[in-house]
Amino acid sequence: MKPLDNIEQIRCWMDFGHHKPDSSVKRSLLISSLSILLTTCAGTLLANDPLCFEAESADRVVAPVAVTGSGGTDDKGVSGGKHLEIARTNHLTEAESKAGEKKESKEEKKGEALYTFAVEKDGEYYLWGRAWWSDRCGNSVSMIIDDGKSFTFGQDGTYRTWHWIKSPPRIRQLKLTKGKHTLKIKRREDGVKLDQLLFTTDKEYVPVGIESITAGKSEGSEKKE
Ligand SMILES: [Ca+2]
Repeated sequence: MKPLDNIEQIRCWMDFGHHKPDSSVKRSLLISSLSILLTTCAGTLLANDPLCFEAESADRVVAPVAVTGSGGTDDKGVSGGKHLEIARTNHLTEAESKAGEKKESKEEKKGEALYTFAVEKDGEYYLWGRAWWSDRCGNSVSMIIDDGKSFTFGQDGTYRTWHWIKSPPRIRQLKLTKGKHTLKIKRREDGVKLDQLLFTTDKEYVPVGIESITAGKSEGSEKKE
C-alpha cells in the first residue's frame, strides 16, 4: 500500500467523528491489510436528489486509480482540492483506444475506485461526472453499478478542461431501486481525471462548474442530518 493510501484512509476515518479509532487501532491501520482498512472506512453516501459527491471520497481506491491533487494548472477549480486520476503512464495507441481496451496487466486490472451510495426512491437515474480528459485516447472510464454489466463513461471530445458529462442514456444499470448500491470506476484508458460525481432522476438537471456536495457519508443506513 502506498503512503498516500494510508493518509487518505486515516482522513476518511477521522471524518466519521463519532467513530474514531483508539490509538492502538490507528497504529494497526498503518500496517494492516487493505481488507481491514476497507471495513473501517466503508460508509454510504446519502442525500436527496441530486446525490453529489467528491470522486475522491471512495471507500476504496486501488492503483493505478489514485486520489491526487497536484495543484498544477490543470487542477484549478477542482472541488475539494482533489480528484480521482488514472495517470498517463502507459499510453494507448489510437488503435488500442478504438478497440475499447488494451491488454491490461494484472495490476491494472485490479485498479478501481469503489463507492457505496444510497438513493431514496426507485427510478431511472442519470449519472454525471465532472471529468478532465487528456485526448481521444484518454477520455473514458468503465463503470459498474452493483453486479451489473460494465458500461463506458465518457468518449466525448472535450479535452484538457474540466467539464460535466453524462452516462449513456436509458441504460438498465441506472434503473435503481430505493436503498444501497455500489459504484465501481475502473481503468479503461489512462490520462483521465474525475472531480465530482452526481446521480439524479431529473432529466433536465445539468450540472455547471463545481456543484454543491450534497452527500454525507454515514455508516449503514443511518442518515447524517
Ligand atoms: Ca474533487
